Amino acid sequence: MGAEGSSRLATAIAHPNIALAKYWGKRGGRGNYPAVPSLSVTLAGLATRTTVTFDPALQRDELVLDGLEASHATLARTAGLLHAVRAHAGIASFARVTSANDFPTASGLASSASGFAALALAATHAAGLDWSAERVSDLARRASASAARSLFGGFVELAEGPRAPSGDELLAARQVAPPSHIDLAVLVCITTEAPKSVASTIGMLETQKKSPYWSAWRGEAARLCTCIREALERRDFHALGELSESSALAMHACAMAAGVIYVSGSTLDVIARVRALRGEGIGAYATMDAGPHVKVLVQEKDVPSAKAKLGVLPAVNRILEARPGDGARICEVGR
Ligand code: 2P0
Repeated sequence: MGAEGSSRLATAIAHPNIALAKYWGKRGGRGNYPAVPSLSVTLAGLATRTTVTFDPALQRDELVLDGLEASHATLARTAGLLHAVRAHAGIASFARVTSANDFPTASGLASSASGFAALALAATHAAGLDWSAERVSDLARRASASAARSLFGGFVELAEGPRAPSGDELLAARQVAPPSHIDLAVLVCITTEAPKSVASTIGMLETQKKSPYWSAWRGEAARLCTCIREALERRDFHALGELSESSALAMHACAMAAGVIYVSGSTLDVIARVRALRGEGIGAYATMDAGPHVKVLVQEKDVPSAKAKLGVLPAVNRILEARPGDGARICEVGR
């Protein structure tokens, strides 16, 4: 069924996720397949809300992000996903996309993950496609691999891609445990309000091209992902935290050796304090993504003390509190 003749819209909500086992690196060729497996937690309380309207009156795809016309690069990535949806649905209309985050885009939380997850879900519904969550996750992955994980709630794994992908293989994320599976809170320690300097996609490609530790990271990433899944299965918070910190440090060490540096002096100050907290009997573990902010994993009982002790650091501007949450959902379909 197509959406020709009249406009048709859908609105979806998706939440950001934080990788405990990091994705960093891509298979070559078409389709944006990750070179390593990853495992993340989808966060409640922070959301992206996206409306897609296929409208025969439009001359091109349009994208408004947080009230502003999006950059050419972001629009191109969005249009790529919309083209795929149009091809599957057999429709020709361009689309108007409006998307808003209720968390600051410079918060170090991957807005591309929640953004492309919400876009994929809203676009397929607006086009009248009755797709499984797996198919929508695969579609989102093609735009941004971490977005594949935000389709699902709780703890979510995305396998590595095939060795030499043709581009046609379906690769979706899958839930490995529901949000309530383990006692976990995430304290997002924001170290700067400035946007990140190197986009993840570029940082990954640089790392693969130049890092002397690239093949070591590939092996370690797969090993850590398996260990993290096992720690999660046995609800071992401390093993989960230690392994997650190791994954982040290994990823950043590999990238840094290629000249791709996301951490700052503030990042290191927060990591040092997190490690000191462990000496004081608070189970706290650090993880960092493609930016200088530090996400601290703690148990619920330690949230007040960890927050108080991290909040006084000059390196920390402010702290957002997040907890495991649900996957993406449709909240409106109409004309
Ligand atoms: C992750 N990151 O697993 C890792 C850890 C950042 C550090 O996925 O090129 O926006 O669009 O597939 O998903 C951020 O990169 O990359 C990311 P693309 P994406 O969450």
